[in-house]
Amino acid sequence: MNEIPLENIRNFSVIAHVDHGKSTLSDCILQMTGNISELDRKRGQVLDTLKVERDRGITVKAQTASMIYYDSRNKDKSIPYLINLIDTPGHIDFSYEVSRSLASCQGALLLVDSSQSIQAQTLANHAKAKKLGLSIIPVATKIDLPNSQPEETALLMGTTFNLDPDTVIMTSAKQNIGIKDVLEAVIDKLPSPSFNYTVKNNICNTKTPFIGKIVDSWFDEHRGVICLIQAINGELNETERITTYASVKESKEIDNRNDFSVQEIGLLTPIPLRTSKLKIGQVGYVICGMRSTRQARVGDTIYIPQQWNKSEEMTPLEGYEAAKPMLFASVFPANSEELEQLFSSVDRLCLNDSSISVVKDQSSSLGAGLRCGFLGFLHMEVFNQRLNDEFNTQTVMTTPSVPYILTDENTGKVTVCSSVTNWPESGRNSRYIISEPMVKVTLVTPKEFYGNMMDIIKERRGSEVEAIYLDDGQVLLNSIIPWQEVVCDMHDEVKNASSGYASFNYEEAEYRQSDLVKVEIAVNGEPCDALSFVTHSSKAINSGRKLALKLKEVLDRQQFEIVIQARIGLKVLARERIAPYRKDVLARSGKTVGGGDITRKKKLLEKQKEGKKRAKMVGSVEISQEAFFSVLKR
Ligand SMILES: Nc1nc2c(ncn2[C@@H]2O[C@H](COP(=O)(O)OP(=O)(O)OP(=O)(O)O)[C@@H](O)[C@H]2O)c(=O)[nH]1
Ligand SMILES: [Mg+2]
Repeated sequence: MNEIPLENIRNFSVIAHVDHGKSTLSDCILQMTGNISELDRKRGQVLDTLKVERDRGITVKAQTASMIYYDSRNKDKSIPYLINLIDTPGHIDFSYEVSRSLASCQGALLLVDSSQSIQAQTLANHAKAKKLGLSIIPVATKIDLPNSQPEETALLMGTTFNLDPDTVIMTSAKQNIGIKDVLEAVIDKLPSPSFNYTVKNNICNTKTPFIGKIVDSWFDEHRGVICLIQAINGELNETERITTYASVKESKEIDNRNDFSVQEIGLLTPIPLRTSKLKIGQVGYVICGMRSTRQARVGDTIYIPQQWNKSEEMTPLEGYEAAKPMLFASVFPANSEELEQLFSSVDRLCLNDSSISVVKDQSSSLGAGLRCGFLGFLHMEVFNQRLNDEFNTQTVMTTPSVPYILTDENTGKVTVCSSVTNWPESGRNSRYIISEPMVKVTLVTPKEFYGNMMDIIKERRGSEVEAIYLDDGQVLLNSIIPWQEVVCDMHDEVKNASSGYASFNYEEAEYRQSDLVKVEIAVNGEPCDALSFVTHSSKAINSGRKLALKLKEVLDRQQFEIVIQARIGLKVLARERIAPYRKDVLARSGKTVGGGDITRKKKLLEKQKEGKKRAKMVGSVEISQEAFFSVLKR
């Protein structure tokens, strides 16, 4: 393996719309090269390793696998190639993973499900790969399905992406069709990686210092931090001492130890295969005893300090573009004593998902916690599930909020408000000009659902709608919609209103002034900022009523009365009441206690009333995470 020259290395990502068969095709390629067996595949999607991925049947993390493929087209001898494949997620909430993966590749397999045609994420991901100047290999998948239309798919890919339809490779990952053609196209059409890391004279004591880039990292209970590294220059061997650029810069803040002895190097096949060496162009895992997650940030540069006369003179590589959080929610430990555990779990999870942003938070109703920024609603749900699955951490999460911009009319001061808790007191509202973030939505739908889609766009305050008819009978709808109207449940509604056929993608647009209000939810008079939300004034009454009703459904009855209110300032929009249990203290084993003695009866009833009062005073209403999530999707 270490003898394979740079010219015989190929790096590519597999990109497509959700469910178009990326992970299945990737598994099929790995089976063809002998990395995994048919039995492995039968046990479930090999490259979807996380529990959340298997539970939901979607990929949420890009996953790298290296393989050796012997090209036997040359009759005299077969030539070995080292191929690195990155299976990427298709759902838009994880598009940051796609961007990052594409940034470390020279090519992309662009998949289109031949029974589904081109969808919104196909267009978006193709545009991303093009922008980076990658070579693209077009592939039609699932040609075994009875309703597949491979020829039509190839023609449409031809016109949409300006390529020769004859070059579209026909595949079925279920019946192992076309997989060899894909591998041969990877070898023929994709360039080998070329890096030109230059070292100035006399600042290094070797001609080819080792330089690597962290492309992914995660935490292992037993081995600490594991980094996946792409070697950009030179080579790295076990026992050498390495350091990361950011950890040196911040060493005073962390601890004094910032270089680490490499304990193990290997390739992910996807099972770790120890190779003890990482050479230029290869992508492999490195274990070096790092304990702090901050020492292994994705995008950071790894190097060997001893190779440099002065370590500070090492020129770092350009990191990845930072993800921009689009949705904020606070997370609290379900049990307030487990705050430290929550901090450490979130820290470790963020090592594996650099698109989450985190700051400390304090809520009046839920105590200390963390305010996190996500890329979308599914991203937030997956974060919560991963905390639970992988770190055994139970949490309570608040209603998510998008970031608003508030401009003080008097002073002109601009603040960003991404938490309902910080929303300015009503009454003083008039002093602020409020703007909300908009997104440019691209929706692809079959003609017959055009009307339904227009209704959805209108209902969600969409504007500037433009329709473009595609060759295959689909319509592409462009519009500008407030992000708040898109983020929580537009995806579900688009799917429901189109029998699953329509899809959409969005990109950030500008902020626009809007008439927004905070609807406060109070439970037994206590405002609960975790359930309160911001909405357009035209929707406040309706949304307030709906939420109060929903809470009535999901909250458990208690020994005492629960009153739920939705209000704007002092104005109550909706009020719902959950009656208490009336435990019949007079009945014991079916018999009435106390007989006809009225004073004894009274005494018992009084005692019960006491109990109720106490519960009302001391008992707070328990709101489970399920209750929270069920009200989130309004
Ligand atoms: N009949 C048939 N079904 C396939 C084929 N490839 C994938 N599927 C099915 O299509 C569904 C989606 O496949 P995945 O490979 O998970 O799709 P994906 O693109 O990785 O999905 P995300 O990662 O969530 O975007 C699964 O139910 C697969 O079994 C194929 O070649 N033929
Ligand atoms: Mg997948």
